[in-house]
Amino acid sequence: RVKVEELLKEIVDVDGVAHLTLIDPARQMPKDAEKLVSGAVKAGTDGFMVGGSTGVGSTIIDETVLAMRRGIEKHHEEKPIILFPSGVHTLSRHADAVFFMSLLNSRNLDYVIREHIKGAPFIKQSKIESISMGYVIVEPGMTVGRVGEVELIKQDDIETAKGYALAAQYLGMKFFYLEAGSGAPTPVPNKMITAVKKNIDIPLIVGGGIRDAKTAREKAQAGADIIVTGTKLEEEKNLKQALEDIIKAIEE
Ligand code: 1GP
Repeated sequence: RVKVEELLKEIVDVDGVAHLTLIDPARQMPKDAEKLVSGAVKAGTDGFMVGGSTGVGSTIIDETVLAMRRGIEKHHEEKPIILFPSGVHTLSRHADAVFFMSLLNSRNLDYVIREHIKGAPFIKQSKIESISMGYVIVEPGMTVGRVGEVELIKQDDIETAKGYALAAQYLGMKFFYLEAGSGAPTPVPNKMITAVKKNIDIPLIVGGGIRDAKTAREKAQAGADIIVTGTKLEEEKNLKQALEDIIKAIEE
């Protein structure tokens, strides 16, 4: 079962760049998540990630995923819902896939491998697709940097970023994610994106602090294959309009 993985790679091949919308179940009630998802589908997003750094119960995760599904189906569309877990308690059998991700620059082994050992049997049992991903946090790191006990990659430390990316590829990971942290005032630098992209063959995901079309275009042109934006965009202006602008910009 490699359906979602293949779909993402196909979108990148055909469109050049894919866009994923991140829903944090801690930020809103499930019925509001449904509205956000519906707006993002209309805006043309390619799929959804669900997760966040602050803990909520598994019931909220399940209800949020089910609400997201309703928000997608309303438009008779098929957009994948991919878990973006911070630990074993944020898994849901209602998702299509899970980014089976290791926080490679964490000092806490729980986020590198131990939570995975606890979560793996659940993934096998629930039959959701598992997509291996290397995840690293770049300055400023924000909440995920703090909660994840991360040894942050400095914004100008391109060699370290390249090393992590290549190590992820050699470990057999299918995607590599450069994260500046949700709400980051400065996203992952363009130079770092370009250097990392040139050095690896697996798709490069970039997120954290990308909140307007100009920045999104820059990151795509620098070499990001998949751009992730959260829904704090909603505070900037109308979420659907903001997303439409971003998606249009990265597809140009
Ligand atoms: C967080 O990179 C994502 O994991 C999204 O960040 O909320 O800043 O868009 P934003």
